[in-house]
Amino acid sequence: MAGYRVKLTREGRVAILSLARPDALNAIDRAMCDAIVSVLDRLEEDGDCSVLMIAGEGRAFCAGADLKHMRALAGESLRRFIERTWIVGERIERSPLLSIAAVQGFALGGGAELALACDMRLCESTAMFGFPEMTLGSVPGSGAMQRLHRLVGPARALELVVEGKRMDGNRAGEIGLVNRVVGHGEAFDAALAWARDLSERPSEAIRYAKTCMRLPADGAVAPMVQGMVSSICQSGAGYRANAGQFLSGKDSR
Ligand code: DAK
Repeated sequence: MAGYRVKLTREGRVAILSLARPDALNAIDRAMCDAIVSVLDRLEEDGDCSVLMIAGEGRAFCAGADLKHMRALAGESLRRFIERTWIVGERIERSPLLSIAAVQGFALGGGAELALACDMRLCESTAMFGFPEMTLGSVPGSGAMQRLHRLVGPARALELVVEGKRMDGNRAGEIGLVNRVVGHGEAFDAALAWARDLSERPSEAIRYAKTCMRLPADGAVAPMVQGMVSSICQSGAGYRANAGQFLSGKDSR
């Protein structure tokens, strides 16, 4: 299901969005941006999935922005394309769905930025991450400058961007760029097992957790919103049943 640039399959409450341009190592062009956004629209409208897994078909997660497509753009058309890549990242980040990038092979430039827009990342030890933009004479423009430092700290983020060197999946795990590292050929199955497990959590609580994580800790807003969120979650039947079970176990001791 979905457009010619991506495929969408569902496994229970897990949606699997596969970048489906393996001949171009899943390079991102305008059509792929539009396809991802329309999948998100549909999933959010349906509301029957709580976890989104993003994977790449073939031997790459994604080799970045489609350099052939970008070569034909300039001025306003280039700006519109870059804005579209931003919208993709923001839609993933703000989505009520919990997102997991399953990275195998290359995740370069815009491909690494796509993985960064996901809530969590799992990769193979042999995956290859990198931000080559500066070696091409530019800077990452689709969210890495804003997201990378939150994961690896500002000094290391700047080093990765300025040096533009590639790193393998093991190194990405060591510096906190990814949550989990698995063996070669294992990313898809491992990410799916993880996604299935997480999809059993209540989807409203997942949505609140994502939102609360983005609240600034200072000021009065965070404690107030947290209080409201906890009170909504804890008034639900699921929470009351689980907490009741725990407490009756204590009482019977
Ligand atoms: N775009 C288009 N096609 C690509 C591609 C890409 N990024 N990467 C690979 N392909 C295509 C190749 O052209 C080739 O197609 P055919 O020639 O067979 O038709 C096919 O995928 C297989 O690639 P290779 O033959 O090159 O495969 P190799 O194993 O030899 O090499 C590689 C794999 C990943 C090392 C190599 O393909 C490569 O270096 N690719 C380019 C990686 C890259 O530099 N990506 C772009 C990163 S920069 C901006 C905002 C955002 C961006 C830029 C500006 N502004 C705010 C201004 C985003 C920038 C980026 O993403």
